[in-house]
Formats: sequence, structure tokens, C-alpha cells
Amino acid sequence: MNKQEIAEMLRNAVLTQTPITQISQNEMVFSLSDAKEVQAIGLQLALEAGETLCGYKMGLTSKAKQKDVNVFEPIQGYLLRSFEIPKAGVLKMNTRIHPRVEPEVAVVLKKDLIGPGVTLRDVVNALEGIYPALEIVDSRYEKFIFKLEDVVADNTSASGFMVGRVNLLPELNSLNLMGILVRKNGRIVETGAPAAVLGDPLLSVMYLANSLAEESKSIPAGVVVLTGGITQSVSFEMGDRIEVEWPQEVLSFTAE
Ligand code: OOG
Ligand code: MG
Repeated sequence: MNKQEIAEMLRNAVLTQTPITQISQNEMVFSLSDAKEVQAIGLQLALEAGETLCGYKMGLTSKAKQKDVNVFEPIQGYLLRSFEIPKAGVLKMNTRIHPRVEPEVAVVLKKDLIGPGVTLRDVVNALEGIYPALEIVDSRYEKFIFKLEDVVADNTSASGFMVGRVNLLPELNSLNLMGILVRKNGRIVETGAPAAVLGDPLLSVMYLANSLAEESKSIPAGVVVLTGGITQSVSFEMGDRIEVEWPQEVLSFTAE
């Protein structure tokens, strides 16, 4: 199969909610750069279908997430406008395969961050806001099992996200140690703090800016950047209620 066909197969898996076999199992040679190209073709297909790019995401930036999926390198992907979960808090299950939720820190910039050579100080100076967020990952592979190349080709399992209203920028100094709870139907199922993400989730933004620079791209002001799951992800079923609780705000949805 060529890269265009692989990208179409992955998009079809999204549209029909039908998981596929890992590409790395079928293709003799499927390198990380092939996988990045497949991801880029997938974005092109989505844009041609009328979707809008609205941000970027980092993934596998915490030990908890890396162990969870058995891939031990940070990865990056894109966010489409259609991924955004309405604040009304309903997550549609009929457009997904086997979704999981994870608590994240979202960042919005007030000026473009253009690498290479972006430093942590550059990120801090470019900040418009830092927000409590959650991401929905929904691997297009059977049983949520994949290798690095597979998950990169699959746009890092991106499927949905929700960004809170409370800007945590005034509390930047205490961000890393804020306590975060994930509840499923009222019960606490995960706990964590932003420091789990590379020691500081702003490093994730720095990493993304420098990595995009390798493709002559930058992080534009105003887009959403998800910095990566703080805890391992939590699976849920139809009817479940999920709450991601920060000291300042609770993000929640019901799976319907
Ligand atoms: C891969 C995507 C990882 C994160 O925040 O670590 C990710 C997956 O878990 O399916 O989004
Ligand atoms: Mg994530």
C-alpha cells in the first residue's frame, strides 16, 4: 500500500468507526518519516473534506502515558475544529471506536512561536493563556495496540478535546504542582499534577515549536496546544459521566 492509501484507510476507520490492523504488521518497511507523511496526507484529506485545523497536540510526554501504550517517545499531531466537545458536556459515542479520556494542560499563545531554537523563556513570553483541558484519544487500531510509527500515522489517536474557561496564567508559579483528579461516575480513578508532563508542560510547547520548525512550520498565535496526558487515560462506556477536576475548574461530560 502507498502512503495515500494508508491515509485513506485510517480516515475511513474514523468515518466508519471500524478499527484496522496495525500498519507496521502489514508493511515490510514503514519508517517514522513514512508515518509523518501519512499523518500529513490525513490532514490534507480532512481539509479537503471541509474540516478546519485549530491546533496541535503533543502526546506521550508523561511516564504514565508512555507505559500505558508501551511507546516511549513523545509524538505530535494536529487538532481539527470538529474535535472540540461542546461545553454542554455531551460526548457522542456513535462517532468513536473505543474512546479514552486524559487530563491535560492546554496552552494558547499571543504571538507566533517560530523555531528552531525556541527556549522555555520564549514560550513564557509568548503565553496568552494556560487552561485546564481534557483530550479524547480513540486509536484507529484494533485493541488500542500500536507501535510508534502506527500511532504517528494515526494522528496520535486524536479524536476530541475540551478546553476550560479559567486562565491559569496568573498562577503560573504553582501550575506544576496543582492537584488533578479524574472521576468516573463520581469515583476517583486517576490523580496527578502537570509536573508529570516533562517536569513542566511548557517544555512540551517548546519541544513542539522546535519540532515543527524542522518542517518549516510554527505554532501560530491563538491556536490550541495540548501538552500531553498527565495520567494514564481512562476508558468509558455509553452513559458514563467523566469529570476532570482542577482546583479552579471542573471539566465534565456524559458519554451518550
Ligand atoms: C496516543 C496519544 C497520546 C497523550 O496525551 O499522551 C496522547 C494514545 O494514547 O493513544 O495523546
Ligand atoms: Mg493526549
